[in-house]
Amino acid sequence: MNALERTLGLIKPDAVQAGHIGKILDHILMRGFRIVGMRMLRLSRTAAENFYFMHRGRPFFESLIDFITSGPLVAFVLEREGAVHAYRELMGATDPAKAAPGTLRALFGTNVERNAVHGSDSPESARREIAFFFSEMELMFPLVEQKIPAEL
Ligand code: DAT
Ligand code: MG
Repeated sequence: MNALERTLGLIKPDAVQAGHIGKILDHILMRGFRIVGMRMLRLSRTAAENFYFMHRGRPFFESLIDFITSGPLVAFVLEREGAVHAYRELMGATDPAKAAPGTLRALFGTNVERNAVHGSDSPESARREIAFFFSEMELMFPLVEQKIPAEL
């Protein structure tokens, strides 16, 4: 049985620019993820270099930093049973051309750099990346515990 987990997701500047925020969030919600925090922001170069520190020195690093800082992105924390793996599955492969049909990158990505979405690759990465974008205070208690009021 999968434990309840949280993962960090991004809608990258290409997908924001293309007007795909709503459709991407719909796919995520329909797969049973709960959004426990969300914000729109534009990363500084320093922040982007810190977020992607593990790719420093790779040939695509400078281009990746240019792209991820090119406009606003949407950052969110998702909660679900097995959220880290389940969200990676929903995203599809890094290269949209190799992503399975129906995945977010197959649907909304353009190429290996402009690939529409990010998702943490392990529970350890998720903890680091969630803390990068959100303070504990900003994250709601699990929505699974919440009830919609019968009357307002
Ligand atoms: P993922 O985003 O699937 O976790 P990653 O962590 O290997 O992939 O790389 C982070 C981002 O860097 C990826 O979303 C897009 C970019 N990237 C990776 N490999 C690349 C390549 N060969 N050429 C251009 N950009 C690349
Ligand atoms: Mg990665």
